[in-house]
Amino acid sequence: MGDRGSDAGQGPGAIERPALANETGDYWGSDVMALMLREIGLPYVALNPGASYRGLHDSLVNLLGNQAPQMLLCLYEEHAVAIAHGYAKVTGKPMGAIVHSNVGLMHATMAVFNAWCDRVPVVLLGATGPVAADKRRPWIDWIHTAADQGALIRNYTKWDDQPASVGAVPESVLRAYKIATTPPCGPVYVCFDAALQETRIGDLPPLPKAERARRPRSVAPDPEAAKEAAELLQGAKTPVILMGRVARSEEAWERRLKLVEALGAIVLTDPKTGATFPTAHRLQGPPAGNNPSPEACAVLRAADVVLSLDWVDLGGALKTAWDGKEVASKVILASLDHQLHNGWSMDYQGLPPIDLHLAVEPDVAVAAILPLLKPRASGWAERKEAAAPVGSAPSAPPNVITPVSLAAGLRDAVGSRQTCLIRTPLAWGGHAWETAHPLDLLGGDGGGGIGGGPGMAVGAALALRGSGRLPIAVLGDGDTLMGVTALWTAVHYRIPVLIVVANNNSFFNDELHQDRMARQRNRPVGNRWIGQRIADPEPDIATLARGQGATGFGPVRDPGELVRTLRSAIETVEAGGVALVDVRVEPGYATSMGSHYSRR
Ligand SMILES: Cc1ncc(C[n+]2csc(CCOP(=O)(O)OP(=O)(O)O)c2C)c(N)n1
Ligand SMILES: [Mg+2]
Repeated sequence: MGDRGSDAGQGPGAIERPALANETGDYWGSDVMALMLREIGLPYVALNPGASYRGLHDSLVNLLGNQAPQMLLCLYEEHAVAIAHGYAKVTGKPMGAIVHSNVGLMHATMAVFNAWCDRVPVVLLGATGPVAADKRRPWIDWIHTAADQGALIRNYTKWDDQPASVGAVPESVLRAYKIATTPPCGPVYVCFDAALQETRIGDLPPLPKAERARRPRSVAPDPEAAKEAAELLQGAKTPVILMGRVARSEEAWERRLKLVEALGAIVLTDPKTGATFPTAHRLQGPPAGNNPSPEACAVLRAADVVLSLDWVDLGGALKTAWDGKEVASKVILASLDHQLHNGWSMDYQGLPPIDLHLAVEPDVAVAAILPLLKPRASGWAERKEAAAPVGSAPSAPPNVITPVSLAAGLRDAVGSRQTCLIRTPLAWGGHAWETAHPLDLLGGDGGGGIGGGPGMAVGAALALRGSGRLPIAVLGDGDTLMGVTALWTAVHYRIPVLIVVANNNSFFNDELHQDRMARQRNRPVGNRWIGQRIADPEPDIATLARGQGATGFGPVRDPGELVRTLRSAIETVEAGGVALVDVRVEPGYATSMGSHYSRR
């Protein structure tokens, strides 16, 4: 075997694959670990290397031939997890991420939190120096051994384990897979003792099959509860459906559409959860945003029955709509999310008032309720058509690019292509991007952890590679600069992706917070930029992209140059490249409705 094969891409040029059957019966503990990762079907393991898992690394390369799973080398552990996160957002399936003992895991933590809050499956693998002290190398193995690494992330993972023998590894990996993929999904962590990895085991033990560790089948709601929900909805004059964390399949999309149309319900959608309902549909309501817009609140207040399909922060939305007063609407919730709530993170949000809780996956609830309904001609009798205004923006001078005109320019440059808008920046307006398919828009980062955008973009683009859909991520400059080295992985593995940076040279969201503080305290608002502006020098983000082998465009400041530049970037991506366009946007022209920027 050549000792310097290429690991780029998956083609036949990759490292030569050795025969799996090892005639000599000379296997190692980490061979069992690697074979189990293959058994659970992880297509990729995004990683940053470390001696704590050098045994596993060897098994992945020299036993499995770096295929199924294939390694994706990352320059930073946070990217490895963010890539797995982005991949799961498209496919609903987990890939692996492997991080070095304690220090690597420490780097990964924020991305794990994002994945947790976004309820996506990620199989995170790690290692510790030898648990048996007599096996530790001096110094480094002692630094890199911790008694309970899982404790670093236990509060925002579904499960973690550190198998204490090679024989315990298969069960641990199977359980990790099963738990990660059982809704509500989330990250899991398995830590492999370096000494176990490097134990010579001779013959391979018989290994269990993943097909007997599949997630449990979805359960249907109690028939009485489904009937009650159907009756409540059928009897409603002004039903509202909140599309939250729902499935991304076309089948589920169609079923939700049928439910909405059968009821004539108004739909609110949430940019955090991506495309869940066609924005152009006559029953689409106003954009909701992170804090529901006044228009969305008005719809909610007018609702006699609200059906929440696992809406993120239902309690907060109802509280805002009803201004803290008692919610008069009947509220039906379809969600399993309560199963994940713990005492550490308050990502469970405020406790909503619920009249009927169907403790099932939201799309399973839809499937159960739909056949019980009798279609009727119209829902909201007095409602006028087309209640889905595109967010309006304060008018900007013609010589600057604003988030709204960037969205328009991007739409123009994209034309009739099928796209997947992986991420939108904070200033993006509610319905600035029309969606008609579940993959048109993927939604937020879950945990509000800035820096995950580039990694998630690469992971989503990896999942979309070869699909014919153009992957586009519009990211803030702050988010991009924190995570920019994720682009190297995309370039190295030939993952086409378009990154558009809505660059306002600032952590602008927080300028607005300083603005608010200054006003409240009657202090100089003009100082709001201090400690926030990313200028003097302005980072040249296109050069940072170029420095990693991507094609960098910009900075684009002239509105007249925008569409032309975006078109060139799209050509680059369609030719298989990674393109980044640095677009200088004027802050302060976010749409008034549905923008992510906090209003308080
Ligand atoms: C890890 C992390 N650090 C800090 C923050 C606080 N924060 C929230 S939004 C934001 C600004 C992000 O800047 P950018 O991506 O450029 O978006 P902009 O607000 O400028 O549109 C910051 C710093 C955070 N959410 N996460
Ligand atoms: Mg910014």
